[in-house]
Amino acid sequence: DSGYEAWLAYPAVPSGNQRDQYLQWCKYVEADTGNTTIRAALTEWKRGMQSMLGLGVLEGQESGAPRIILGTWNEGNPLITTVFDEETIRSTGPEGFAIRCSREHQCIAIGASAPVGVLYGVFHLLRLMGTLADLEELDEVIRPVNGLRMINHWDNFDGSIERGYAGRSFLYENNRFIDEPERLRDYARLMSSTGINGISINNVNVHQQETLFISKEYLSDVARIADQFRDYGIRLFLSVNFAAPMHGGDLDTADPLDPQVRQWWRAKAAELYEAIPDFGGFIVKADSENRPGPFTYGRNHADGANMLAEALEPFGGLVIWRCFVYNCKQDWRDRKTDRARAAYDHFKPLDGQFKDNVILQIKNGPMDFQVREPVSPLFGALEKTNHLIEFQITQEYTGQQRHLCYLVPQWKEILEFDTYAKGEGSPVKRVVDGSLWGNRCSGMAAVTNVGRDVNWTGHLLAQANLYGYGRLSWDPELSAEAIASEWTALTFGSNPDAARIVIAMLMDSWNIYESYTAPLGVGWMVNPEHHYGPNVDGYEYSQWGTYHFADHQGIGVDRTLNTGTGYSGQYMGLNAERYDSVESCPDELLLFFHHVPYTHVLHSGKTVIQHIYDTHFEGAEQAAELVNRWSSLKGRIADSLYDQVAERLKGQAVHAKEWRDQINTYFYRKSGIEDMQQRTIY
Ligand code: BDP
Repeated sequence: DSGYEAWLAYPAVPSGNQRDQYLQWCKYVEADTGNTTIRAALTEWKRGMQSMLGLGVLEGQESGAPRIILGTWNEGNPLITTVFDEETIRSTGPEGFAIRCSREHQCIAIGASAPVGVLYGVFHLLRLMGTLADLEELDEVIRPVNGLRMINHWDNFDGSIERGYAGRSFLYENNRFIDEPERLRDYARLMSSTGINGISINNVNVHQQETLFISKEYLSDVARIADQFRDYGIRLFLSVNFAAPMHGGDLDTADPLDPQVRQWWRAKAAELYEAIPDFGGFIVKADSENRPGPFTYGRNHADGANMLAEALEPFGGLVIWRCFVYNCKQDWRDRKTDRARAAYDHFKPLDGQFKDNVILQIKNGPMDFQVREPVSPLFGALEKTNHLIEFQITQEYTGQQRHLCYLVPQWKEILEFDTYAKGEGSPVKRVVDGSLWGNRCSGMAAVTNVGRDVNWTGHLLAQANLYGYGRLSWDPELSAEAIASEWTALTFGSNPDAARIVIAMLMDSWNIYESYTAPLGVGWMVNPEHHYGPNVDGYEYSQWGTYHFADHQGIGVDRTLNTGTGYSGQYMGLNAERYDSVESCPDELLLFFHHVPYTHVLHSGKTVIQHIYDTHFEGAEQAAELVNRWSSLKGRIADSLYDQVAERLKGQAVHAKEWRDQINTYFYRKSGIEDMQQRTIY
């Protein structure tokens, strides 16, 4: 047991009432197998039954015996439409499903409009059984809340992964596509089981080699991946280089208003759709961190995105255009170019100018996936433009999968954040699911954390982030704890005592990580480039726009309206005032918005400097405590899984001390202020 099966390990259901109930209903299955997705659902079902109940499921019906029935409304077993009423049938939507246990018909039925709904239904039923749910009262319609539920890979063709912490790519090696259909299918199964319906397979930084993905030479390889994904309801997307028309020497410009350039993309789209009829579309990082883009030609981002959108439109394709656009060669004297302001300043004025098949992809915060940032003020501000929220599952700034950091609580907090866009009660989750402004396309995207490591994510517990992201993108109402609890049961089996420990560790981990790393929302105290480990001034004297401004008197970035960069003014309603005033700004974001003396007293009653000392001592202690908490699981979960995590946690504990000592020492030396508790500072 290596962790490879992840949350589809289907641990045996322990004997007892629930097992008896499952055995009673699950011996037989009926499904119409004319469709590859339904076949995939059936295969999954059989696999689950074998593993959970030791059942070799029989297909077809033994007269009158209880059974599982799978099918779509229009094809297959007519019983499907008998078990559900018309209202239910109408309400499942394109990707949802209905599930019901009917004693009258002696079946548990899963019905949907499309085969993928049936597949989602099967995964749902397996999850219910994996968490020992009662099946006999089942009667519900389940639909995804978000239309797009995307995963972004940052894999490079050479096999490396930008910000990857779980080994090399399982898609490519040495500028070739890896031919491992089984692993790819297992990946598709894992993703689909959480509800993912779109995957972009290459890095947003598209280098020369990956530009070739859209050339005839490689299209058949890309199509092969798309074929695998298709069975699991996943559409394939590609990141493209904005200057691609110039790469093969075809053209000498990539100007989006140039007719030849437009024609080049139109022809390219036609080629792509010939190879992959359900191709999802393009992801574009333009004019950012030295990537090409429309600015080169004096055009704006609507010009750029619309040009690509026009090419994809006849085929139903989407352009996902990233808002991570900022000047990475900053001159701080021009405060108005504050990096935090950039996404809003670039895109807010363009609201309403994008074509209908363009979706803007906005990072959750204004900077870059720090352990703590405010929510991007663009959420709520774009009334007439489709958009997605972008999260980062890969733990670039949150411990690189060497530290435990369950990110679902962070994502939940962001999704619940009230933007005030339409007055009180306009949370990000309603912006993101498209309901607040009535967007046609919307949802979530996230940079994935998987690689070739046997357990996919390096740190076994980082699987919970991958699982959690998928589940949250399907249903943002799920609580972080409920997701942790599902994941734990599905991965380790049902053992309530063990589950309690794992869930609590997951739930505490984000706060622990935050405590011993960058304090009070200031961010960026990491080593440049690879971003692992403490380095308070690592980014302080560079051009990236990532400062903390610590001197001997104080620390923090003044982003207020009157004396700072004015960033606080990008928020709406109460948020603008709340952040702008040093009195009302929440402690955890204080240094993001304000420059204050070390002696400034927080709402918690502590001074900033004492807060820094205390949280760093506590955080390092809690990290050490994680090792003990985990050790109480020895013998209660499989050793092979236990050992993987024990190893990582030990490393985390050592490393948390390094963070503690570097941060505390730095601020002790800068400020000259003693720790009130007289603990050791080097
Ligand atoms: C930053 C990463 C960088 C990415 C960039 C992006 O450090 O590797 O290319 O974001 O999102 O977090 O484009």
